[in-house]
Amino acid sequence: MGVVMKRYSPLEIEAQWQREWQSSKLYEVTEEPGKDKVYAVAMFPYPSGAGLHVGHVRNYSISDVIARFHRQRGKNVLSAIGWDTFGLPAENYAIKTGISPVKVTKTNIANFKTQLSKLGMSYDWSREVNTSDPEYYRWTQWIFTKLFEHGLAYQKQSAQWWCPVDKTVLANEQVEGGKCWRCGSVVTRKSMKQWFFKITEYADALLEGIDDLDWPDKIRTAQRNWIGRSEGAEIKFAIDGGDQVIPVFTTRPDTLFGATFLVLAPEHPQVAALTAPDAKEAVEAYILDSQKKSDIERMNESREKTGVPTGAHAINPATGEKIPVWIADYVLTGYGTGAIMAVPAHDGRDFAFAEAFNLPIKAVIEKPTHETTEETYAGEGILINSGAFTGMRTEEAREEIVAWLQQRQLGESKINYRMRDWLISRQRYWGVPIPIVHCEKHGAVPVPESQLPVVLPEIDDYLPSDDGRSALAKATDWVHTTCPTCGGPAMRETDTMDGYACSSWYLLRYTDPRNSTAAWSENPVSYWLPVDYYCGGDHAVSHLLYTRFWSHVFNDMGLLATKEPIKQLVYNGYINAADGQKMSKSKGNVVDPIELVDQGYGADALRVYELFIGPYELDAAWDPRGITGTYRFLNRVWVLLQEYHQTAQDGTFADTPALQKITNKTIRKVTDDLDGLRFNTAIAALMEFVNELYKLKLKGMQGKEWRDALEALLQLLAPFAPHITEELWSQLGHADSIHTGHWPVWDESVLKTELIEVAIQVNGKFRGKVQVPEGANEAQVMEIALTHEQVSKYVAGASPKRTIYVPNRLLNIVL
Ligand code: ANZ
Repeated sequence: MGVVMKRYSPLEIEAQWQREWQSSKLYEVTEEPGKDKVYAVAMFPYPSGAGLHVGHVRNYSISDVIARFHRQRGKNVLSAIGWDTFGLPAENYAIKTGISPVKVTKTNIANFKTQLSKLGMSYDWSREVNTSDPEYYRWTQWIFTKLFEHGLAYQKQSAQWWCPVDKTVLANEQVEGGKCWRCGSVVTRKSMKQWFFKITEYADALLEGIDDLDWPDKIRTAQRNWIGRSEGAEIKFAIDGGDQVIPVFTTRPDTLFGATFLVLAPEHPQVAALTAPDAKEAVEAYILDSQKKSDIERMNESREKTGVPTGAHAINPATGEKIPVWIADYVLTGYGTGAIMAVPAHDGRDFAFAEAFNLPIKAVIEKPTHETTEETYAGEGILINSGAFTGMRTEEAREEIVAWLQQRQLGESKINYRMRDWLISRQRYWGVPIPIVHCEKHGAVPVPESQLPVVLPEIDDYLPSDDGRSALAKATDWVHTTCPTCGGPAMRETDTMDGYACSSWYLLRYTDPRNSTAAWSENPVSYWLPVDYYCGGDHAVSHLLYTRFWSHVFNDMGLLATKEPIKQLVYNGYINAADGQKMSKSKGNVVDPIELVDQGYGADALRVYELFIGPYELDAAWDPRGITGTYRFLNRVWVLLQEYHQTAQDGTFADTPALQKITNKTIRKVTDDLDGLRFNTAIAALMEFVNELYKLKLKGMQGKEWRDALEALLQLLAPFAPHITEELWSQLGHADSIHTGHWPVWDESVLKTELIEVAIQVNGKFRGKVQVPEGANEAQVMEIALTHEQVSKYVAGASPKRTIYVPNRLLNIVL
């Protein structure tokens, strides 16, 4: 109507709407009992100096689309962001430059915030948390003291993985292929007094909990394997000529008669005592040598077996035979009892060892006749050469032999876990101080709640000391304190907590972030928990397992109603460079998302591209032209709306049935796809919808029907492209935001009118045709088919063995 057509200028409208959303607090929420809630968040970032990368954007776009979809559907939606700020990079930077990690962290957070705000994420910013803020870590410390009170935090001298470059102890999860997860140096062993959380006490609970989680199978399996429960037995082997006893853990007590030697881990505490004088030199040399190897290396099945005899012999409790005792590094010290009974006839590793050192091999299970190739038979079967148990099946013999041993106090059934307690001590400055005071009289005393937080002191020299203690040890004023129990002189603990402690409870803190008298209170946390969608592409075991562990503990302490904190885990794939390689600074193939936004493509085009790139759960390769395509698509939407404003709008649309059909079809498709998290196909459907609208536009653009279609388009697109849709929605004259409470519903009757014919076969023979709604599923077609006279005659009440269904064409019922 004579108005000059506005151009699509993302930079202008995006900044404007971001300001508007912020000032109207559009995404801030409170608990509304009686209203359905959805809690959807992405794993919070470590704000590195490098800023956001495209992988972050994919992850945050996923959680934002989910949040916006449910918000538009009228749900009370919580989405928030925070900063996981403790850790090595900031500290190493401080060591290099002398700049305080507090300062660096502040700068990095500010940068991340600016960048994230440009992406139009619908966070409730009033809930922002920062794990290195004393107001936050005060409660991390409080949780530590609760665990301590309940016997779930304890100190123990132990050999730990030690990174000689970072000068810190590492958790098992932080050792990857025998190397430090951060700096890649080969790790060694070091014995120190360390703090642990007793996660092993929750092994069974954490294992059982996995069954009901709506999480990807690969993550559930990874957690099961990490916990690694094995059922078996512990069997005692007496050392010949003396009173030493070596217990071994085995999952196959049924093979006891075939145990022809024992193998101890080189670190086994009894090695020195049982080694014969003439074997001493060789044994000690071997022990030294094996210290240099990582567990991964040692467990490598294909590696040539190495080992040395101790000169000692043990008695096989079943046969009474004397069998030699060896040490070998394929037996690990941290697993089971650190000693095994070797059954070379039925265990591959033992077989290789026996072959290499010419040790006896004795079969005790009859090899099934079809098993001819394998040298060892590790399966089930019938026992041979097994005294009174000969002829018994292995499954039964397992129980019988353990019962027999138990009667003689030579063994008992035993469940073993691969998982160890969670080592949380870090000899580093930049972490949460462990709230413990060491008093000569009272030992380790937790700092009382009223004295929390134990604030990390400002220091000048961040370098850890070579004795393995953190730089905190040098802050003597801070270290010297008084005992909370007796007031006498005492020393503060100088270890800080593993960063995973901070991230194990932030999902609870989001629900009550400004609480200054408790970590959280019951109302908000029981309203929002569990998290409905937790989006991330990392930490398959560590963070997710620890978060589950703490929730189970809080639940047992009566602090939390839910055991499992995360209902659905949305585990996204990585974005790689165009050639499929990992993006990395050193390869120079990193794409800066904010640069793309600022170039003029805008956040909407970037978001749409990152979700259009492929199914979210798969890795994807970055296509530099991709964002041009999604920008063009959004521009087409823009132009379509501008053209509408420029035409006469009264009257009716010329081809209402066609318009309504495509509109309703798209609404159904996008709704279904978003429910199933199929973001890419939802976007494809929206692109198709726009193409159809461009074709239909040739028949005119007036009427309520046309406007309805355009509004539906904007509403469906809004979760993906929140700025352009908000702008166009407002240009249509709406005073409210498109993002609250607007989700279109489709009219099934419009879609149902479209009937098509499907051929029905019974046992491959054509028996008739039925009319069904287009796109009907198999069950619907079957139901209609059975009302067909000919079909029902041949089926005659029989239940089909299987069916073959070709949608919209054919159903074959096989009886
Ligand atoms: C005798 C035997 C006979 C075994 C047989 C297996 C097959 P999972 O399932 O992982 O629990 N084992 C025990 N402790 C070990 C250690 N510290 N280092 C290396 N290996 C160890 O495996 C348990 C089995 O792994 C145990 O059962 C033991 O070998 C070995 F036909 O004992 B078995």
